[in-house]
Amino acid sequence: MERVEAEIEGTRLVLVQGDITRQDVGAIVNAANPQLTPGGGVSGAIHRAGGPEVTQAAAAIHKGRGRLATGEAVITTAGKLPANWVIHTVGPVWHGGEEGEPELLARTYRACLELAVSRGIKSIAFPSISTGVYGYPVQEAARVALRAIRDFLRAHPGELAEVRMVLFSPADFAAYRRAWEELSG
Ligand code: AR6
Repeated sequence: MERVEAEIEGTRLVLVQGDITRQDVGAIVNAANPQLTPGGGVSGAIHRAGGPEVTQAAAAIHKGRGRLATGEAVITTAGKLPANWVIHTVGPVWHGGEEGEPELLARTYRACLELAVSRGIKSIAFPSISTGVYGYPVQEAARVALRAIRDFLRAHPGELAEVRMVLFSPADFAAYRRAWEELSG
């Protein structure tokens, strides 16, 4: 399986092609909808693999606080998943790039990283947020995501052991690898 590894201020950054529901990390991130219902895409897969415990916990949060705004993040049990926690977040819908999408996407990654650090979680795996149903072009999303992660890790040296980007398709993996080469080269 293709893989890229780098080190940023004491944290390992990993890009890997794979399935996020199989990742054995402290927390996996779910690209959720504002209602926190299972939906399709990676969210449907996470709810299916985690089981009713995850869906019920997400529903309870929605009942308590209402819709999740773009760029916010909440945390639930991971049910039957190998990870310990699921961090649910809502990325921006792509409207052409002139409606603050890059800043919203960066905020989405930061919110998840901040939540993980505040809970003492040491490793976190992200899917490619917003690049499926929400239509964000993957090459642009990869640049924003990796810059947001790098900047966060520089500001929080050594707080996380690993940040993993889990890309579902070879094309997505290639886009993230290219973005990382541009950013780090
Ligand atoms: N592991 C890793 N990545 C995956 C997996 C998986 N098992 N399955 C899909 N992906 P999307 P969004 C990739 O559409 O664009 C939902 O219905 C997928 O190939 O899941 O943020 C929610 O309920 C793509 O690259 O998320 C929302 O309504 C990436 O995950 C909406 O979709 C994100 O695609 C959110 O849209």
